[in-house]
Amino acid sequence: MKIPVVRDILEANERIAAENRRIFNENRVFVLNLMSAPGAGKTSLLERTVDTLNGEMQIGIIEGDIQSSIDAARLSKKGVATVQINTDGACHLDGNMIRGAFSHLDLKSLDLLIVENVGNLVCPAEFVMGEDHKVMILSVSEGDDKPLKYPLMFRESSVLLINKIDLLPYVDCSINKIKESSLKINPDLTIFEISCKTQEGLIGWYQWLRDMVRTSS
Ligand SMILES: Nc1nc2c(ncn2[C@@H]2O[C@H](COP(=O)(O)OP(=O)(O)OP(=O)(O)O)[C@@H](O)[C@H]2O)c(=O)[nH]1
Ligand SMILES: [Mg+2]
Repeated sequence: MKIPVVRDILEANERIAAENRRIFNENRVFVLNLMSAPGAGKTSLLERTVDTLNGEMQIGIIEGDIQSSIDAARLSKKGVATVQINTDGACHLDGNMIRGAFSHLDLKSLDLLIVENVGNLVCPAEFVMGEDHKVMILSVSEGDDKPLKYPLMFRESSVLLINKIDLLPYVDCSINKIKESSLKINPDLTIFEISCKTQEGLIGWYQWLRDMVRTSS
């Protein structure tokens, strides 16, 4: 009896996400759903990205957290249009929450909208919101077994950013193992090795964004 209920929820979400997608296309805004476990570096990546690309393109941010507006405060300090969603306990964002949030943004003026999902390596991958791509971060301190233990997010994502590579001397983590097992799950995955702290490797990520925004507009 449980299965149809779950299917109904997912189907209802897909309908709302498809409508969001239509609105994003109409406004020519490229949309990313940024996912990771708590603390992997989503907001740090957004801070670096905004510092480098805002001006070259118009960026908007939707922040998703169970509680607080700490991340939205970090981003709005940078002068980008930012909206905070508090899910009040829910462990992921869905199409309906995104619809409520983007009505506070001037979509027509944006080239790129990045949605920082709730920190969680499981549920966010199950819900679409109308995004063009899902992008995920795995930090090296989380361990190189994560692709095999949490495969769905790796399967659903177009990009994997392996963050905190500045910590590699201090943690037991094989980048090769992460890459090998991720690519087995999803051979189309684009992988960048980065450090939001030292900025190593971020040039490739910025170029990926530039190419995607250009081809979608
Ligand atoms: N050493 C190191 N620390 C980093 C790096 N990137 C982020 N951090 C630190 O990791 C912690 C968490 O970073 P956030 O960017 O807040 O992570 P988040 O994924 O947005 O976290 P939630 O929104 O709570 O899920 C902070 O203390 C950052 O300074 C990195 O490349 N290297
Ligand atoms: Mg954050």
